[in-house]
Amino acid sequence: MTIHPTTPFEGQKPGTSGLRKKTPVFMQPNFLENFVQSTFDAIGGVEGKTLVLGGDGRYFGAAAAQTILKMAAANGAARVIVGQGAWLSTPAASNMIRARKADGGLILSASHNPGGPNADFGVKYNSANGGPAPEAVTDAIFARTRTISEYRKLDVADADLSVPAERIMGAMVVEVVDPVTAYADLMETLFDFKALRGLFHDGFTMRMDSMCAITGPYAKEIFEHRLGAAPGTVVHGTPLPDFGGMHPDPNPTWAHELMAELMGAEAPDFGAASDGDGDRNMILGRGIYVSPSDSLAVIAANATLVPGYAGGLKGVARSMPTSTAVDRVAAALGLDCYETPTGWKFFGNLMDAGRVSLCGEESFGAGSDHVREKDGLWAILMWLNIIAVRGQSVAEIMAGHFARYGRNYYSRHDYEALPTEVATAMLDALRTRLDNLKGLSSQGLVVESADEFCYTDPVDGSVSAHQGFRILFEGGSRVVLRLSGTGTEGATLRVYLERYVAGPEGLSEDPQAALAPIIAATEEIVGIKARTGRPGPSVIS
Ligand code: VG1
Ligand code: CO
Repeated sequence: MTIHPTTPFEGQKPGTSGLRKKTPVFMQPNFLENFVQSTFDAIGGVEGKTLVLGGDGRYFGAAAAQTILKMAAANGAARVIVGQGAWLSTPAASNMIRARKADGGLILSASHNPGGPNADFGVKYNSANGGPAPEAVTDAIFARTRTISEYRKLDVADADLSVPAERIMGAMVVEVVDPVTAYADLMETLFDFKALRGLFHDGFTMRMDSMCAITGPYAKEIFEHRLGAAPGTVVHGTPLPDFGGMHPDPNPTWAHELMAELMGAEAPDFGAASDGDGDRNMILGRGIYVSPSDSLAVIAANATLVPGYAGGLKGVARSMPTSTAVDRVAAALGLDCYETPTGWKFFGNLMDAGRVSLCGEESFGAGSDHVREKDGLWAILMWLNIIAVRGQSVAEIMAGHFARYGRNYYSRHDYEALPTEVATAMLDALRTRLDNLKGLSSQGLVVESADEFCYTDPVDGSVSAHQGFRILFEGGSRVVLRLSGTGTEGATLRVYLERYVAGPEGLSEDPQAALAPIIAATEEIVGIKARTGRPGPSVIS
């Protein structure tokens, strides 16, 4: 039987990056099938099309891949290119879609969310440009999930995905490919691998924490095999279904082993980590943490030192909550700088139109138009290449950058798993007061303006409203508040804090201390602790 009757599930609305749910929710009979068929229906069917399929190796990924293959075959797809073992990092999947001119792809991941039988799972559809489906498509998928009455799935044996080979399922070709090679080859075209080999040959030391997630095989191939970094440079390098119990989110809280090593007496020269699906990065030097917004600014300022960008950047873009550090670089270099809502899907049009070649988010995401996703290992290689050319340590590069451009002190405070009603009521109340906040004074700070961010895409004119609240203070400090669109439990409030110091004095304060007045003013204006009863944030990054 190929056609299976079904009934809609509530809540299959894709969030910031695909549909994410608790694994047991995804494993309910027909839940995955409904979402995948709705996706196929929303993109006009997959008959005769070529798709890419892979994921971050988390629990349920291999079984989900088999279901999707059988559904693609029953829906008439011509070919599915699938990573061996159902593995593909998110940037590698994006590259595969583009390199093979596929019609689109499905990525099986909940990214930085933990994995396992009681953790999280996710599915994301990417379009033919290799990027996350734009909102018009995810809206169409969601609409379809509410009316779906049947799905198609062949009743055949699983495909063997354990070795690269071409197999047949029904009338469809299942092409199993090595997940790493094409991606590693792409990196060789962008970076000066000869100079990087020289760096490691001359004794430069690095620790890469892959957090038991998908970048392990990629990092070992690139750093240890192709670049000659010492064996053992990559730790937690084997992808595990539950990420070995790690929370594969590369920030100082969750990558604490790496943090401790880089801040310790035996620290290597350079440290980096990546998330579940390989699109995030954290950059550390000996004794120093680089905030993602600063990392983006440094990459922008130094991009032309890297062969793939020697001709100059077309422009840059950042998500609205990301600090304005990169704006200062763009202004100095005469580059256009765009501000988009949170989520990589908003950068796609700008890159496709040739308006920007570098994009980034405060949430440990950076990338360029080499693919249409953020790319953790790419960002790490950018840093290595910049270090190799400048011959400076991470700390020296940061000090030089702050001295030239000033410093945007920055921090994000997350309040996780709040009761949804409490979080929504708090922001609804803030919305009604926005117009009255101007001129308000708190903690010596005066509100210059306050609004709710609404984005009009300059390429296709599409409008995305309600993308976060901004309170700007006189002198360039600001706070942004929004609710997460990737959580799977209650509501997560994100509070983004920023304060600019031009220097030369005051460039090396502790960020939490430098931001203390803004934190206090935010509490006075919004009343987060008062309304949620939480003593403080769950995660500070
Ligand atoms: C978070 C980040 C956002 C990022 C998204 C997907 O979304 O804030 O910047 O694009 O995760 O990243 P939210 O809605 O929870 O704030 V990933 O690596 O999880 O695909
Ligand atoms: Co990710």
